[in-house]
Amino acid sequence: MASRVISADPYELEFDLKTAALLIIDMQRDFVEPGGFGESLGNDVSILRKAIAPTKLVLEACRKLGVMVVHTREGHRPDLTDCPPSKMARGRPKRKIGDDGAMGRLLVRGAKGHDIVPELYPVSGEVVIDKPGKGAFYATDLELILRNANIKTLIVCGVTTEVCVNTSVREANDRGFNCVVLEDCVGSYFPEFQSAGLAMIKAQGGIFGWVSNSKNALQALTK
Ligand code: C5J
Repeated sequence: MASRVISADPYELEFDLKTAALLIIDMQRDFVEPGGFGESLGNDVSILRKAIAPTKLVLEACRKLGVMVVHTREGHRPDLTDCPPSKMARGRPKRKIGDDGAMGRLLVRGAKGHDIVPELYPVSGEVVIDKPGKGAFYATDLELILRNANIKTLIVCGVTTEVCVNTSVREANDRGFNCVVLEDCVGSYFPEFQSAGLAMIKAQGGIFGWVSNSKNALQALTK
């Protein structure tokens, strides 16, 4: 018997606290703060910041309950040997991955911009996954860590909805994890991609997973 039920689309999802993990995708300064990689691609980063406050509430609840917390960071080694040249060139940005930005080298591990925003900063014992791609499972040990912890359900927050969140949810779904994405805890630079990204996940009876929100998550977690 599952100990928790979260109200969600397309229908409620049952889960257990012991086999659930909170997965926070790429809440890095480079995506949500001015001067970072997201802005270098021409995006208005302020729109993503709305996801920080509700994610913080869910994060705090998970911490209190001892639910596993996993943070991811998109980025590359300082020598960029793990960055495909195609990724670096894509979009013909005025500043590329590895170039100097206002918060250090863009999307490079160790730079200030690559790190997680202070509001959601990992605490001791939380897992931090450094990923070179959009998906959290690609070229990382995330699956091994989740399997070793007997995790079945992922409560998903982060940015951006249609890129790294969607890619990671699809990867997780193919590996047999149930994902519930909290719509106010994920963000896109493009409102139309926010709604399309969420609609794709829950379409066709939840083809990739479930969509809910922070209020429902908090109710389910702290019932
Ligand atoms: C992007 C991400 N959008 N974390 N990364 O390049 O979604």
